[in-house]
Amino acid sequence: MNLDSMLVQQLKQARRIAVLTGAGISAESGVPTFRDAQTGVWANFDPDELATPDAFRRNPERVWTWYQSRRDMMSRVRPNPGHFALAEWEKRVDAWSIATQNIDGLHRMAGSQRVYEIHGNIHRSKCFVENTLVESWANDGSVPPRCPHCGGFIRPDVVWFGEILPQQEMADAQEAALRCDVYLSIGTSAIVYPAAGLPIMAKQAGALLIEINPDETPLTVAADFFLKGKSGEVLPALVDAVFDLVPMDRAAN
Ligand code: BV8
Repeated sequence: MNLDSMLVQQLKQARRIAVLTGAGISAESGVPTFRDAQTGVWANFDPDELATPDAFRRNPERVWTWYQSRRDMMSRVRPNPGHFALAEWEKRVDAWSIATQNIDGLHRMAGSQRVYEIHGNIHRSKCFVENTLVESWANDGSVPPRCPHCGGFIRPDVVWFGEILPQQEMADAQEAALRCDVYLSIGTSAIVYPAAGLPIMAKQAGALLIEINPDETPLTVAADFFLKGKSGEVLPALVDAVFDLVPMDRAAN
């Protein structure tokens, strides 16, 4: 991969790096993205019908069943070289964090330590009424299952449209964006807010903004470097160049 030497030099100096990832970084693990026309999750499903609190109130069984099918799919996938490259990079800088819009848990599975799941995690469930995490429930055939504490419906612990993001995770992600030397926006269409505001916040605070995506996005015009390509290919090449590694030096993938 032909990397801009100026970029590599600047990344060699970078001590404080913050990252935003979207569905694109998990695409090579087999997780469908939301907006890629031919495979996008939303291409086949209407988010207003499946990813809002009102949708759940209107048809809890349908929403729960859809998320169960995604949860089953995501329990079978594994991190790809892009996830592993980020985990490797984290070991080699002073300050590092990933704010992820993904709910698949793959960053932590790849070994990343500081991960802010700003849209939640599909492998966790919570009570729709009390908004408290629920780890187990009676297997009484109720769909969705019922909260053992209050009897209300159980829902996935993800952020739906129209819902506020987890405040601590978002505050940490914003602080990282404001304090970093370099901000990487990877595999996101950069249209869902407030997550999409993080790279802009970093850029306005003086960070070098790098976008990694096969396609341009509304963020591309603001990026200092746009690395056109798949994150599973670009990220390992970038880490090798910045740290003068040969692939076998990187953690076995
Ligand atoms: C909020 C979790 C306010 C669940 C998701 C009306 C009413 C209320 C709010 C709004 C409204 N109108 C607009 C809003 C704001 C709204 C929003 O931004 N809407 C957009 C669509 C305009 N935001 C919200 O509603 C947020 N909440 O604003 O609350 C509020 C304030 C106070 C009090 C109360 C309320 C909540 C947003 C979170 C929604 N939840 N998901 C689930 O997953 O089911 S959003 C969903 O989209 C995912 O999280 C996903 O990550 C996110 C963004 O998508 P991407 O990750 O970027 O994925 P996408 O497919 O779009 O793009 C993939 C990219 O990867 C592409 O660019 C592709 O080229 C690239 N790619 C493909 N292959 C690769 C690759 N890149 C690299 N390598 C590859 N191999």
